[in-house]
Formats: sequence, structure tokens, C-alpha cells
Amino acid sequence: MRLGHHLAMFVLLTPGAMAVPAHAATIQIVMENLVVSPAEASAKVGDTIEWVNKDILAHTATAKNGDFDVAIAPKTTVTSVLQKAGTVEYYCRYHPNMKAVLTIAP
Ligand SMILES: [Cu+2]
Repeated sequence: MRLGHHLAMFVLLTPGAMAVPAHAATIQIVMENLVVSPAEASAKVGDTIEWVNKDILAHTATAKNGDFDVAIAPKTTVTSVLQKAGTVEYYCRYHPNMKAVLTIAP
């Protein structure tokens, strides 16, 4: 009970506080009509990427260097937290023309 009380106070005293640390951001990357947008995005380790697939086809965000491989079913949104810094080129395994770059700062 004590812990719950303290957490509640923290939320009340911190306007706009979310469940994530203040320095972490959420970046939305949209896949629509077989295009990834934005094609170049910047983020930091610890940030959350919200992969939004607006198509009726399944897509993936597959890093060329193997750092991540996210499957996004049609008309769904998948979130993943960035674990590793680097400039990562990624593509869709089903539609290799869908390409983009994510620059992840440490
Ligand atoms: Cu695809």
C-alpha cells in the first residue's frame, strides 16, 4: 500500500509524466502504400518506435545488420524499444523496395 501511495503521489506531482522515463521518446514510423515514412528517422537508445502498418499487407522492419526484425501485421501497430546505437538500414522482407534508415544515438 505504501508503495502504491508513493507512485500515485509521483504521478500527481509530475504533470505530463508517462510510464516511460522523461528522456525517452516515441517515434512513429508509418508504412502505407508500400512506402516507409519517414524514410530517414533519428532516435536514441531507449526510445520506442511505433511501427504503424496502414496497408492490408503484412510488412517487416528488418535491419540489414540484424539489430532488429519486427513483423507488423496488416492494419496493426507494433512497438519496439531501441536497444543498440547505430545507423541501421532496414527493409521489408516481403517488399524489398520498402527501405529506410534509422539513426540511433547512444
Ligand atoms: Cu512489406
